[in-house]
Amino acid sequence: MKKATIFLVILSLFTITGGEIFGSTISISSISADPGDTAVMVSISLDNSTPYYGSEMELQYNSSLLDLNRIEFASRLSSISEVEYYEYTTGKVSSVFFDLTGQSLPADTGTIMNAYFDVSPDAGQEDAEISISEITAVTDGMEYDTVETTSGAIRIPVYICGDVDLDRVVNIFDIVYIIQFLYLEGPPPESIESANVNGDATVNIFDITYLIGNLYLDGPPLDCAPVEKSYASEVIAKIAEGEECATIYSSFDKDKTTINIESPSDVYGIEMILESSDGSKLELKSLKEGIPVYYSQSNDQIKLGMVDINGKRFMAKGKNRIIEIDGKVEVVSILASDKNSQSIPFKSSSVIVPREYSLDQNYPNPFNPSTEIKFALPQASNVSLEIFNILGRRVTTLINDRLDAGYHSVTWDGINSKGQDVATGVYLYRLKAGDFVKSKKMLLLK
Ligand SMILES: [Ca+2]
Ligand SMILES: [Ca+2]
Repeated sequence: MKKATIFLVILSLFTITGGEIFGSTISISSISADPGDTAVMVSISLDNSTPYYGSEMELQYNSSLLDLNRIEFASRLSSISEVEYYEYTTGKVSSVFFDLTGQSLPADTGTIMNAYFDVSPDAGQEDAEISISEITAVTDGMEYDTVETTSGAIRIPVYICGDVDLDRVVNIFDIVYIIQFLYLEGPPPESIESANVNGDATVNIFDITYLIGNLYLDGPPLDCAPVEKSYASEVIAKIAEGEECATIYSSFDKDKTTINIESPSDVYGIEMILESSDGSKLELKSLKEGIPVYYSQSNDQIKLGMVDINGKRFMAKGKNRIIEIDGKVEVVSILASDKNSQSIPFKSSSVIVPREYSLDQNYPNPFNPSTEIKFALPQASNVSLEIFNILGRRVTTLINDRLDAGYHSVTWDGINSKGQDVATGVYLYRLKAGDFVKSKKMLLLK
């Protein structure tokens, strides 16, 4: 005779007054699992506000998505002599507990059993609900308790981490999919989380290098997480105190912009947003053999990624010319990944290339004994910076060189070209850069 039947036979020996509500509840936990996972645990907990003589409950689950692996009763029931479960039809399992020695289950809250399910490998984006379809609960006063039940579920997300194209295999096609999405106006993944393989909150170049590392370079396991941002280069990497920084600079020469990077470590991937000053369609070319540049342009903005999808080729630490562009662009943001998909810090000011030539007022002014002169070059230029006295005679030449685009500064310590201290008075400094010429006055006060 089945124990449930014994239980019910025993019950029939008593006169049971039914329907009393003691405010008891039973609830089933929810958990996420992947298709093909085995022994996924769901907890069933009981909050009985009165002691129970025994109970029989029927658990119902979606048998097209789940198979029951086993049920384990929790330690709350360890003092109860009869605990049993049996499946009498697919998708339904009955569990029963009662005690022949008259021991009852004290009023308490906690897990009474854990049900383990195997998830079908063919399960898709669907929640497999697990609910209590029937419950008989008998108090030790031999009354039926009315129990409120809360269903649980095994939630099966649509994706496998890293399987961006949903073919259930994580491979090179998934890397290509993310590159297409981020830089080539490809469609977003159906589950954007599947592309966020490094477990932060953004899909960007680090997910590409992380996935490459996982597939080909013994990198750490994939670890998908919810996504807050899903576009390229949202932030310029910030520098932390004392960190070794990379710098990025572009130089403009003969209708071409060259983007250069100087990095303290090897660079395995770069993502950038560039702005073209006139919105014209620009052609980009990688200067690193074997490391392609992927890009798309909308209006003035170009989104680009540069990475070897085999993970073999990288931009060695030190100075590298990396991209050449037919036209003039400004780097507005950048992210760079090292071998371990960690962000290489940049000096945030280094990404800004000035739009036009300028010569600043020296500082301090008046000065003694030295002063700093700053100027800006929108493109690489032959530069001279000379100092004249009030009579127009040249005192010294501070710079006579070809300089990269960017912000520059030079210090004058009041010494002439013969190495002598100059006298108190007004001096002129003149910047010539390309066709740009500008002079300003300064005062040396001793
Ligand atoms: Ca795939
Ligand atoms: Ca990420």
